[in-house]
Amino acid sequence: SAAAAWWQNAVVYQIYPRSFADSDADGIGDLQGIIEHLDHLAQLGADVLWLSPVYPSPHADNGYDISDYQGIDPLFGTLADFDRLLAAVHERGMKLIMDLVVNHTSDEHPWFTASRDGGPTGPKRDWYIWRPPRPGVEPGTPGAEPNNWGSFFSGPTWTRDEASGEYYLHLFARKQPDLNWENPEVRQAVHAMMRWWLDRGVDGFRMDVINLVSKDPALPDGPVPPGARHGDGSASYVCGPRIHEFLAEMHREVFAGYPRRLLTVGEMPDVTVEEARRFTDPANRELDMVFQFEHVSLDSGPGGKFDPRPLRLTDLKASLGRWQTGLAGTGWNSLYWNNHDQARAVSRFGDDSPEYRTRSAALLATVLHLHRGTPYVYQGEELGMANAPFTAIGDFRDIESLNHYREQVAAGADPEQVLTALRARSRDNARTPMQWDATDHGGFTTGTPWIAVNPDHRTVNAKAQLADPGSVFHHYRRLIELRHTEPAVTHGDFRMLHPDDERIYAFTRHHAAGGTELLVLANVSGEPVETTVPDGWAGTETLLTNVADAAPLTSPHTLQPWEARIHRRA
Ligand code: ISL
Repeated sequence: SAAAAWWQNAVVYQIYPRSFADSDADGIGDLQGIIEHLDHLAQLGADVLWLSPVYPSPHADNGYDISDYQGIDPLFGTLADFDRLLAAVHERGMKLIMDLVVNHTSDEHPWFTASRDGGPTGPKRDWYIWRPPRPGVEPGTPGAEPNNWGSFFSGPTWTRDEASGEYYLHLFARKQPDLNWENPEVRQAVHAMMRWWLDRGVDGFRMDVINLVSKDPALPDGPVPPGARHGDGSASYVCGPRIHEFLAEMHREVFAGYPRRLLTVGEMPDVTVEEARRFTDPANRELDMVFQFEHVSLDSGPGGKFDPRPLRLTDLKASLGRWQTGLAGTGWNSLYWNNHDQARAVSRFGDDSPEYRTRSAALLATVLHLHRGTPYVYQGEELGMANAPFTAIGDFRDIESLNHYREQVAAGADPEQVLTALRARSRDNARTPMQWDATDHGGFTTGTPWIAVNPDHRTVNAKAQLADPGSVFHHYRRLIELRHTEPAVTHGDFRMLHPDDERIYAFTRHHAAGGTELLVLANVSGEPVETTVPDGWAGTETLLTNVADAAPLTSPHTLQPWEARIHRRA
């Protein structure tokens, strides 16, 4: 097998720049704010910073709608600020990866305006996906779209250009037209842009919805799920016909040209274990790892993410366990509970009440970080930041939430019920500003924040947690330190225990080469639970726990509410 890559025992910290730290009082985070807080990442022990998009953008989707791939939005700073940030990251021995958003651009990108304004025969027309209206339906009326697909952000995936009468495809918002990856000029332009950033010194890319870039050019109608307004086109674009070819080509044209080892991680909605193994098998030279979505979909009903239901621990273990087994030996997992698109883990999978907030946040971290793969920490997760107390629709900012609300209410839904779902699942839960201290606006800004700071910043903030050895922050720091010092965390084989237990999450990590084995035991409930302990583990060394008074391990053993512990034996 290939030599271990540096990112196998690394931990990645994600920054959503808009909500991290505002240095110029405009209420929006910026690059200088990040520079001023880099020591926070260093104190945590993070190895890599993943920066969500900072490129020029109309911000219809907070920067995931890019109008210039080779610049910095003035909201965030300048290219000179970016170079200073990159140097400051490297000075601390960390690496920096950029967000690569190339399934779509902004409709204000010059590529798109040229494609649109040049008309059907223009030289850049084929850089995007244009189609005439459906024959036999009055153009511009509902149903005249070239196919029946629904967008990720509500409504059809097609918008009509009045001048030519044709429609362009957008899997996301109408201000996010999809690039046509069938056109080799598009791919070459993307590769050139990637080389430009790598030549500037960045250490890799997180690739936005990269498994959606290859579409079946026939763009056939999709099945309409019961109760849905639009067809589901995913069979035509999730891991589409040429996706492996495109990623292997990108590897050849871009990554293979750099002697230093980069980090590439593909965000892949609906990817299967089998596909993920193929993407991440080093022999295929495609990607280092992927973000899969199975474990963050288990608590959704048939209506999708805004149809929340309780998570069954047995489902979570079956899913994560299958990914552990499925990528063992060949591929590599990305491990995450949180990012800028997900509700806060402590509120969603733990217990954010004052009694169990710290303990359940630390339990979730323990379980995740001890799986085999590279863990990702999303800003504020290391503080146990919780969902926001949104009251009215005016408190929300995210295009996905606002479109969903408008669509549902227009269709006759009860606004209060729609709000209840948004409170549980809106991406804005992840986007409230970082809580640095107990002062007004949490030390995020001295101006007016673009979205309200969670009022719990008076007690939950970085300053208080750095001073408290029992804090969520210090638990994350110890977990990261353990990964850096104990090879079994990175390399050990994973074996799930008690798969049918509704409250206990338990597994071992056996590292034959190091002669060590780890045992992780976690009580994912607010009640004490007695559990059996495998032979030979009673009395072994406790490496880390989230309770102050952890008793020596017995067999059987009673775990306190939300208790998690890691044991080691030789
Ligand atoms: O958040 C989601 C579920 O509600 C996903 O559908 C999400 O849109 C999907 O995971 C893709 O996310 C990425 O691409 C989007 C952008 O809005 C997200 O922020 C980004 O992470 C379009 O660029």
